[in-house]
Amino acid sequence: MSDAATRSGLVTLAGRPNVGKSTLLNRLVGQKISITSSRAQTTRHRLLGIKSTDHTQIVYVDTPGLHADNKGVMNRHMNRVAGASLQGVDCIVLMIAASGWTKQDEYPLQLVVKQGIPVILVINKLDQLKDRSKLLPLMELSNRKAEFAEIVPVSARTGANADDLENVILKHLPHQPFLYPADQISDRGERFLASELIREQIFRGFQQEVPYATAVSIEQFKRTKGALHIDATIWVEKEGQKPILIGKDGQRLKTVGSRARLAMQKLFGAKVHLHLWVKVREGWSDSARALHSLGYSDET
Ligand SMILES: Nc1nc2c(ncn2[C@@H]2O[C@H](COP(=O)(O)OP(=O)(O)OP(=O)(O)O)[C@@H](O)[C@H]2O)c(=O)[nH]1
Ligand SMILES: [Mg+2]
Repeated sequence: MSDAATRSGLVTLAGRPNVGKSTLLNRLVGQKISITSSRAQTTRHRLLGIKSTDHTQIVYVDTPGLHADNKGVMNRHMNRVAGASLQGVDCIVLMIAASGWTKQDEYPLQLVVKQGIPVILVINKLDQLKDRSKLLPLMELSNRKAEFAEIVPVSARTGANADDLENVILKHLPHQPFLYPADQISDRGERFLASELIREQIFRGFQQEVPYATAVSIEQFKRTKGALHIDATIWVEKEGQKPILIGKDGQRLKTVGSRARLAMQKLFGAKVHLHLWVKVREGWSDSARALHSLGYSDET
């Protein structure tokens, strides 16, 4: 196929934490690749989701939420990863929620408009907008904030307008050969995805600081005939967080394990045997060395 016949390129999904970037990536790719939760700062890594058709390939870049708080090594890591992901791409999708611009949206907005590449504004969570007459004024206000290439309202949750968004994005991609093999859906391997699915259950199942004090590492990932055998360690920061995560008679950890196992079976299409351990690594989230060894290093 000649270069002119195919379109392909990179699109970064950017925005404040919790605005729906990972939900949108999964929706656009049509597969669950990135973990999501109702808690801010769920995504800690840069991750690609690749959508190919016969003639087009869109490489979506999911990023941690951009936030002005730069306290602590983990926050700085997340902002650095997200900020660096704005460079070297063909266009940026900046996301806000249909409830309107918030103070938290200003930091990502300023960073994104500085890049000098086309920015498509996505107004997400359209399903939550009860009064549709508020959409037009929100689009007008948005137009005054910056020069967006386009403004597209969507619902990542229901999929409303996702096809329109895809078409808008395609217009901003160059005519060039595919960047990745047509059957590849992510840049991340099964070990990474497995560890993320465990972390997702912790973000979904626990309150307050526990999710933020947690990291997951895969100790064993073995494929035998018909099954995957996965051993993982859940790291917490303090001794006191261990009993919270494990729960009475191990019940809470069991719930995390069985939900993560089901999600893995769905993603990997194989039976999964999952064993979890909880261990303490004092203050890991504020140590550059610990972050590095847990897989949070420069990913750009
Ligand atoms: N009602 C509704 N909820 C949505 C929509 N999109 C995402 N959500 C919810 O918003 C929450 C955050 O979604 P995520 O996709 O994890 O958000 P994110 O921007 O990736 O967040 P971080 O990774 O923390 O930066 C989850 O509870 C999602 O289910 C939507 O279109 N409508
Ligand atoms: Mg996310």
